[in-house]
Amino acid sequence: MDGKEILNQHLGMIDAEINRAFNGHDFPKPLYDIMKYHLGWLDEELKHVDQYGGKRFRPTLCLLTYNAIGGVYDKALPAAAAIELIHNFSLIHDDIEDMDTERRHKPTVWKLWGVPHAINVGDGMHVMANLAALRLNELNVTHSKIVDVIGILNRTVMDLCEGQYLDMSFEGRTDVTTDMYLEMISRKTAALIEASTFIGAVLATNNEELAGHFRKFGRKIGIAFQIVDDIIGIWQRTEKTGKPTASDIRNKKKTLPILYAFEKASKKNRKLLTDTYKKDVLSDEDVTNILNVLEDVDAREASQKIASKFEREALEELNRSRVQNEAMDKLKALANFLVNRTY
Ligand code: GRG
Repeated sequence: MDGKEILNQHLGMIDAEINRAFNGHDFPKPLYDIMKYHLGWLDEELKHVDQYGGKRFRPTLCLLTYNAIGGVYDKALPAAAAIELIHNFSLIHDDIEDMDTERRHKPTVWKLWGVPHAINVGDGMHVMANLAALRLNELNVTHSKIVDVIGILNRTVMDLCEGQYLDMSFEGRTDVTTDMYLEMISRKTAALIEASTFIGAVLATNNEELAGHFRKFGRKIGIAFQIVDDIIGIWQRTEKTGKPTASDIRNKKKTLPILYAFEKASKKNRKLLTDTYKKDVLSDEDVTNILNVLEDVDAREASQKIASKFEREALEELNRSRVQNEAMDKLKALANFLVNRTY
């Protein structure tokens, strides 16, 4: 079974559980409907629609980890729903902070309903995540485990804030190193992926060493995932021209390939990069020049190599757990999908 099929297999049960979290929350209706718009269940007019709402890979990792250790799914579902709600609340806020007008090929929440509503909708979704996790109580999960899960979720949101702070503080700086970048993405992106596998493991076992392997697997695959995202952000080709979209270059994002180029470029090219990144708006010529510098230092191959190293280490952690079953095979296939995806 390939990664996409594995995601499709879990999507229905994840969305049903997220939907369950909305039970009893229906006034004022538009507040919850805007959340449902963001999740892909309603259209811009807040009418029912079935459209792409994201990959849902974090909750799938949580369920598969629980499944690999515990043999069944049932008791991880509320936590999996909580993780996806946290991911989506952070995206709503991220879109406001970046003033991004599109996500998942449709207008962002702030673009349609304005920034004040978007902040409120995002905050509401954050609270919904904790409420969703509390349904673990109905499934007779011990209170001590529920406290563990809520603790991991909330510490992870703090990691997201720290990562986001670091990311924003890198803007306008030209002295950011690849090590500083890895520290930043560990928090901004990998922390929630780590939480996904860790929570699945914590719910399934009291064996801390075993849970530790799944936790580290999540962290490492999370770092690889973000690096692949960086590669896509520069070299994904447009359908029309077949040329790299270079969207992260146009937005002057300090992603791994760019930082690598700052470190490895010749003196002349480093000056070109520094001067170009000082500009407010980049022209097409600036973008082409930067793409040429990236090619000159093999930034794409170097970034891919770093992602592959983290993927390898992630899989080693899974092997160290010594668990072998169908769910483990699916976890490995999903990891492979995450680092070889093109979207
Ligand atoms: C405001 C309290 C507070 C916290 C939020 C905005 C923020 C702090 C953190 C941002 C974290 C962020 C948006 C990280 C980006 C991670 C990333 C690559 C997201 C894309 O994930 P996919 O590919 O998206 O899983 P889909 O669309 O598939 O769900």
